[in-house]
Amino acid sequence: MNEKNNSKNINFDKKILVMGLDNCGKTSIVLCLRGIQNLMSFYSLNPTKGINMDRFNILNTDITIWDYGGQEQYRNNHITKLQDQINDANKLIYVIDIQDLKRYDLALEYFKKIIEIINKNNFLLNVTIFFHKWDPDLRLLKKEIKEENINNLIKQLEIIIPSNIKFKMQKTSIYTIFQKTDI
Ligand SMILES: Nc1nc2c(ncn2[C@@H]2O[C@H](COP(=O)(O)OP(=O)(O)O)[C@@H](O)[C@H]2O)c(=O)[nH]1
Ligand SMILES: [Mg+2]
Repeated sequence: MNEKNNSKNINFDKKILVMGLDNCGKTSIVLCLRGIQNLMSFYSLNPTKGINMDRFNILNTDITIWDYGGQEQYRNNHITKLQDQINDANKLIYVIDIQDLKRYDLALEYFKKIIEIINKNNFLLNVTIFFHKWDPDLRLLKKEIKEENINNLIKQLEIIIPSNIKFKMQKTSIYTIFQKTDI
């Protein structure tokens, strides 16, 4: 083991899990966090198989990101193994594709399973929900996304999350260099 890997340094690492349904934008978000700005990288993404781990440095902190493939074939397996993977995580980013109205319920169902594991084990980690693909002019371009859909989604999320778990909700988009706005 070399110097860099001693336990002192490892204590400063942050582990972030990124979860959500397939195609909601998880891998694109990881690319944004890594500072990748070449748009072609976003167009050539294939669905993530299993879990993709990535380690990089942001503001002097080593970050390990676990990008969970969101396809149906992987989701049950992730839930079964999550307890052991989330226990030392610092943060969970749960991504919901705001443009995928038809799958809000499925996204909530998956999130509920994750929250149950966190709650049952009293894991202390930050939970942030990204309302992703909230592109500029979203409301103009996607008229079917109404205020009441979003409000209802927020309400459902608040019901799922017990009061002892700290959470945040943010609108995000890969356009306009990864916009983040508090809800
Ligand atoms: N409109 C829009 N599309 C996005 C955004 N983020 C990702 N995408 C697209 O959504 C698709 C799925 O993205 P990907 O990162 O592979 O999703 P993953 O399956 O959750 O990892 C790709 O075609 C991306 O270009 C966003 O903020 N807005
Ligand atoms: Mg992916």
